[in-house]
Order: sequence, then structure tokens, then C-alpha cells
Amino acid sequence: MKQSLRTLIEAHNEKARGPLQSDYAHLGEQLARRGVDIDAVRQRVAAFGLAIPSWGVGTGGTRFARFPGAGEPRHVFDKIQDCAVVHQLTGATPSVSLHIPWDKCSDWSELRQTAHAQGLSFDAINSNTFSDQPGQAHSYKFGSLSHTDAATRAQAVEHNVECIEIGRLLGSKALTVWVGDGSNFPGQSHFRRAFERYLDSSRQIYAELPGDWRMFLEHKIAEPAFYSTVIQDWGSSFLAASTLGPKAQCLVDLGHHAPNVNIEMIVSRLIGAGKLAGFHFNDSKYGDDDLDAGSVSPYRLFLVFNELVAAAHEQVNGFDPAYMLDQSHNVTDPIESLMSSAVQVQRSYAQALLVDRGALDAAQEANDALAATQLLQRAFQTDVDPILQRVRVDAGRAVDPVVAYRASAYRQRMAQDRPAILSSGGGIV
Ligand code: LRH
Ligand code: MN
Ligand code: MN
Repeated sequence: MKQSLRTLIEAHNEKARGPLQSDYAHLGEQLARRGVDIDAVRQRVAAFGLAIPSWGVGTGGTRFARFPGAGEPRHVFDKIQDCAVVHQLTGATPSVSLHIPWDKCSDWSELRQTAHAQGLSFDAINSNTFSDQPGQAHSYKFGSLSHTDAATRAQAVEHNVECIEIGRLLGSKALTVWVGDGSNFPGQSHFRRAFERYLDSSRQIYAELPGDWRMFLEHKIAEPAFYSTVIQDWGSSFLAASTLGPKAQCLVDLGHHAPNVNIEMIVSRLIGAGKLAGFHFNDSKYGDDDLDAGSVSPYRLFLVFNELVAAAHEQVNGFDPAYMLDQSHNVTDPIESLMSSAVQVQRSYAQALLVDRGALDAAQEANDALAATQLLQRAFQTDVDPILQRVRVDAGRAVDPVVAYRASAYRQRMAQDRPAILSSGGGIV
């Protein structure tokens, strides 16, 4: 950790130490009366970590406009530097999920060393066959892994194999595949054949996975294809993952479902089938909005974690989901959004750990619907901030990451150090 930031965090935490001690003790007493050991919860929260998407440290955008902020990362090394700041201040994000080719660089071993020196490792690596790159032989306009043209499919397979190679160099253990393949008009695509072609291409990628790797299949109901997508929902994802084999699992991005769908139940189904790969956490109001995790529907996030904690409690065989954020920050400083989202995910986890599992089992067995739901609400309505703050302070992280970050003036320094790049059109890219 950079000395200056460490010193700043220490001074920042010093002021909060007294009040935190009494808040933690008070919550500890309340939880003890409910039969919950606060220290046990704290230890489990301290052991929890999630990955930052490398693309999340830059300002996102919509198809209408993008409004970049000052000091944006210019390349993957800048992105790692920003991810390190998020982790230094929160202690909740020890890994980074890269996206290729967005994060391509000329020296992967230097990148790995740079990340390790900052306490960061590499989580799943993401392939990109949803946009064309300069000089690419075949266009993905009409699909990639499921394209009607064999040469285009082969190119998409090859890209995924290259991602595995890069991931190996970085220490990743999973490849996340999301394709934009689909159709915009009824009749445009032969659904069954397109799925078969997707499977055929995916089999070739699967065959290249190292023994200890997993392949995460990410489904999405729409966009960029707005009539149908090849891996539209968890059903198609599950079918594909089951066909491919045990290393293929289904990744749940919270923004990729039909409106009103019961995501926590999908999560539970995938856990039961041994097919839950992990998550892309974000929140949404209308579609794949990529809003900050828990900003709109914190109860839904809690209910997802309720399923995860239940699975861990019941020691479900092979249960080992990967936790990642996947957000687009349009109006905030991405570092601030990532920090508060990571804390929000931790909060949902901590709240889910408070659920009285024995009492919930009993209420379910007795068909006592009201008691069951109240047990969940009671956990969700508990202010677990003192636990989260203690976890951070114990690990030398900031009691309030956003306040400490603003005091550090990191963004202002980056605005000096990282001059905006002018695009050929004179705009800023
Ligand atoms: C697609 C998606 C997928 C991509 C990322 C940039 O909407 O969620 O995970 O890789 O966004
Ligand atoms: Mn995603
Ligand atoms: Mn998405």
C-alpha cells in the first residue's frame, strides 16, 4: 500500500475508533440476544472478496453518449492502479476480472507482477466477440460462436482460446463467455441451428480449458440483439453448460433477466444442479442498466445472498461461486461507485449471515409463511455497518472508504498524471 494512503487511512480511522468500538459492542449485545455471535459473522465477512471488472474503473456510457471524467485510466496498468485503490480503501476487492482485447498489453508477466505487488490477483477472464476489432478478418455483426459462417465461428473460437492463454499467464482459473449473438427480426435466425452452432464452437473452447479451469456461460435476455438471443436465459445457459460438461457453469449477471423474474430462485436451482458459476453484481430498474449493486433493490441482493449462505450452511457439494461486479458508471467517479458497491455486496452477505437458519427451517416445515418471511426481514433490517467497519479497520482499510478517498485527492492527482487522449475526431476517448 502506498505510504501516503496508508497514513491517511490511519488518521481517518483514528477519529472513528471510539464510536465504532461502542457501536460494535452494542450490536454484539443485540445479536447475542438473537443467538448470533458477532465475531463469527465478522470473520466470515473478512474472508469474503469480490473481483472488480477492469472495464468498471473507466466511465461507462450509453449508445447515446459517454461523459468521461478526469484522470480516466488510459490502459490496463492504469486500471490496475485504480483497482488497487479500491482494494486499499475497502479490503473487499482482492482480484480483477480482465476483458480481452480491451485489456491487451505487451507484457503479461509485468502486468501480473504489478498486480501482485498491489495485493491483487486475476479472477475470470472475459472474451469479447460482441464487437469488431480493427483489422479483424470476419465481422461479428451477425454473430460469433453461432454465426452461420464457419470462418467467423472459427475466429471467435480462436479468440477465446487466446483468452485462455492470457489467463494462464495471469493466474486466472476461469473464462467468462458472453456473446451478443441473436436476432432482431422474427424469422431472421433458425433458433435450433444457431444453438447447435454455438454448442459446437463452445465445445472447441471447452476442449482447450486447463484441468483446473471453469468456463462461465453468461446469459442475457436482450441487447444488442432485441428479438432473440442465443443464450437468452438460464434455461439455455443450463442446457449449454450441461451439454459441455462439468467445467461449464452458468454465470448470473443480475441485470440480464426478464423483468420481475425471481433471480434468487434461479440461483437456488443452479446451486442444486451444481451449475452456479458465480455472479456479475449490479442493479437495475428497467433492463441491463448496470447500476450500482444494491442501489435500487437491496432486498433482492440480500435474497440472493440468503440462498448462498443457505447453500454454504448446508455444505452443498462443489459450491464455489465467483463473485464479481459488472457495472457501468455514468454519473459518478467509478472508484467511488466500485467501493460503495463492494461494501453493499458485503452488507448483503453479512445480513444473510444473520438469518436464523434453524428457525427458518422450522417455519418452512410448519408452513408458517409470516414467521418465515419475518426471519428474513429481521436479518435484512439489521444495520450491520459496525461489522463492516470493524472488518475494514482491523485490516487497515478505511472506516469510510468514500470519505477517505475524497480526502486523498487521488482523482485530482490522476487528472494531472493522465492527460486525456484526444481521438482523431478531436473528442476525448
Ligand atoms: C454484457 C455484459 C458482459 C460483458 C460486459 C461488458 O451486457 O454484462 O458481462 O462482458 O457486459
Ligand atoms: Mn456481465
Ligand atoms: Mn450486462
